[in-house]
Amino acid sequence: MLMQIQVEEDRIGLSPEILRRAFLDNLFYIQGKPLALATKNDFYIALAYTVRDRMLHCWNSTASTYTARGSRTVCYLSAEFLMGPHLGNNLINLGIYDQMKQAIEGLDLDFEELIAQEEEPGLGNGGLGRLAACYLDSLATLEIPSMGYGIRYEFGIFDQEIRDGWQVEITDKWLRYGNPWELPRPEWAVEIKFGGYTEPFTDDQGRYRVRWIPAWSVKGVPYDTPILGYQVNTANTLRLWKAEAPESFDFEAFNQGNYYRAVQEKVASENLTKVLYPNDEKFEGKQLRLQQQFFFVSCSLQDMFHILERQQLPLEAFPQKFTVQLNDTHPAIAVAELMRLLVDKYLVEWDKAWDITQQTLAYTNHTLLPEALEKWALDLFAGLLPRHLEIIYEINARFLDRVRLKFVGDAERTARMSLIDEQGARYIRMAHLACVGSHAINGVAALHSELLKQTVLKDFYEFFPEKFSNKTNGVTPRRWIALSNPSMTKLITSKIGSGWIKHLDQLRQLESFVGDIEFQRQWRESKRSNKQSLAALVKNRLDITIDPDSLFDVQSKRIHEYKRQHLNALHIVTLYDSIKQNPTLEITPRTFIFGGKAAPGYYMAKLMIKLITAIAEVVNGDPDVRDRIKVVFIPDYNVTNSQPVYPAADLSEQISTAGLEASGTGNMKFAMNGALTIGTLDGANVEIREEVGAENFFLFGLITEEVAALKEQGYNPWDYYHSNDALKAAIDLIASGHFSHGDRDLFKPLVDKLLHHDPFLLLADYASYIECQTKVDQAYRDTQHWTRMSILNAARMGKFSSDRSIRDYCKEIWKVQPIEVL
Ligand code: B1H
Repeated sequence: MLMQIQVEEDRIGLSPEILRRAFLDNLFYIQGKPLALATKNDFYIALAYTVRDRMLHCWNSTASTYTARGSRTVCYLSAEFLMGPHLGNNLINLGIYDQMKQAIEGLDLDFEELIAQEEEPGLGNGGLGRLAACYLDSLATLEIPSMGYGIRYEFGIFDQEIRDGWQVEITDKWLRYGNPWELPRPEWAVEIKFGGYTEPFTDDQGRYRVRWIPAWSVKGVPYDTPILGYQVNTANTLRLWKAEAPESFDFEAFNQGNYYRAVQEKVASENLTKVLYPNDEKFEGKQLRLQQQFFFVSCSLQDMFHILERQQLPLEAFPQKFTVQLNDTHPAIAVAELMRLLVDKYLVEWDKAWDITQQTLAYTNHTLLPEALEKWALDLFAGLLPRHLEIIYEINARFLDRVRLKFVGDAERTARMSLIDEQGARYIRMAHLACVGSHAINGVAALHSELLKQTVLKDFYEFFPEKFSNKTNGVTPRRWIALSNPSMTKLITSKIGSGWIKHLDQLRQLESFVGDIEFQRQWRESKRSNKQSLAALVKNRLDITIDPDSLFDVQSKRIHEYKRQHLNALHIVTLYDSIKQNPTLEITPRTFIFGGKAAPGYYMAKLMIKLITAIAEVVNGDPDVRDRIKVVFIPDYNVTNSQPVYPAADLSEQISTAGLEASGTGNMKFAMNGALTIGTLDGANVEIREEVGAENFFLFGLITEEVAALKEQGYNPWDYYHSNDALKAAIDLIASGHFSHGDRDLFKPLVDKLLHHDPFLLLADYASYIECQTKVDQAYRDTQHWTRMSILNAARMGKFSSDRSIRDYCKEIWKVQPIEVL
């Protein structure tokens, strides 16, 4: 009989007194420090363990419940999980934020300062990785049995410093002071093989089979982090794999006396999960990246087979037990690896294995940008995964037979749909592999899902239309409102109770207060205090004074030409130029705030950062401007640094070229926090505008069809430059060296690209953008009306809770039900 473990109240109690006692106990017994000697980090670690203790009960109960119920499980496979700091979020989800604050402040410690000690796990680039994190929060909150599977990068996304206005990349040593949130599970390590060759053979039952003789292997060790839902007992798991040297290899080298080879082997193995590739939406066919992808996919699938075994379920039950979501094509090798495991290891016959694979997998596409589409050079792929290549050939042969049968004589279509690109050098098309191997394919916003069907996946849509659907992205209101914006949270809760944190649609109840003068005043006061806090941070970090009464106009996201931060810059230069022409010009005072990282190898994006900081230097230092405009570039934009930004924004810049931003999620975070959007009809902007009402949204720019038509007819940016004086003046001012100490060469590549190619149609959209910004300017002066619009934006954002997205996935793709943990 199993003995029930009796737990001390100090490990579970939630009152401030008990929390304080537990905190001191952890400080003493884990960090080994008395109060007087403890550093800030010691305090942070003790605090983290105090919170973790209270989560472990949920975690263990959840595991027991799932095991007892043999639950169907969602496995979310993602190369990125941009979790952000855990401590604050876990306090919110446990519902003990205020108690803990009291406990800590009772010791004369600064609670917020301790929370700020956490080095965030930056294991993602941007929207795609953060979406995975929001989805884990919603899955746990909705009590859905689920597991996040990914890579435990030793170095996450680089830290950004700005030196002389340029981005400088610093390695992100996030594990430096330890990670109290993870538990290594070496007992569940798995082996991952690479390279070598294959050979056919006949087994004892006379069956034709293939044997893979790999050249080398690594060990995958899981590190588990509990993911607690909001005010539920459910704590799911994020399982991240770290690569280590396989024991057997070490041992062999040791026996030969080759100690150095063993050490080298170890170093080489650990390189596999050393660093996150920092390219957002740009495919780079690097061998190590393919190793990473296969590594985490194989680890995760093998883990699922172990779970199946432990629960004594037959192989055929795999698709009932697990539903596996592929977060973009980064884990698409799962199609071939699941087939290999079933056919080669578990001896399932091909057709049966193919059924299982298709029933299990589903694929989300996150981008239409051609440069992001993953295609692996065939020889590189063959060198690393020879058996998988054979399997892909077999899948392809069978698939193309079906295509030929359905579209008789259409050889071009067959070539277009092939899993192998054979125009010149040969490549494996990972999106095609994902489409063929999955039962469901989705885009991440309504417009994006439509465009997928009309463009990159058109042939696949025509072949199996029933696989396609849309799942509009969402973000978690726990982190992006309750944690980031306590003043607005308090105000909303005082009016409509706290149910909205779990049921964001309830924010609609705020609409009945929209005309209430006192509520409007409180709303403004909350926004004003958030702006004040951001201003203090900016003063502190950058020594720039910004006025909380000016309009905070924010564009924060990865730096990319298609996102058009340089269009925003052109607006600033235009305003600056008109002030210089007319020094008494009356405009609404504005603070332009930027944040975002550029991929280290993306020269143009880095030059865009330099342009913004160069404009900032001139504008902020020009006495003629008299503080009517200020420009700030916040360095190192990450989850931690973004949290004070969304609540402080008045205006959210969502200005991508129509048709290019798959969804966007920052757009949702801003609007939820009462910012108005200036945006194109792109990604989820379309749906945000539908929800908040066209009258509460600043729309400008060409629509997708117009973009396509203009490009079709032959776009000439030069025409726009010559026919718009303000545009010409702005571009000329940049080209003249005005923002570069007279250097006319510095921004030449950027200016030339705009004038001669302008692939993202900045010049075509400039006039419409400037006109729209003038409307913003006027609207902000009508304080009461602006407040109304701000309230209505927040009140109507229910649709964009990731809880809604996850419910849609559960119902329409995963077919999975909640299981309550008692
Ligand atoms: C998005 C990526 C992405 N789409 C490749 N694609 C990467 C592609 O390291 N890589 O190789 C990394 C990231 N990221 C973003 O996904 C879209 O641009 C956003 O519009 C969308 O909101 C987000 C989440 O769906």
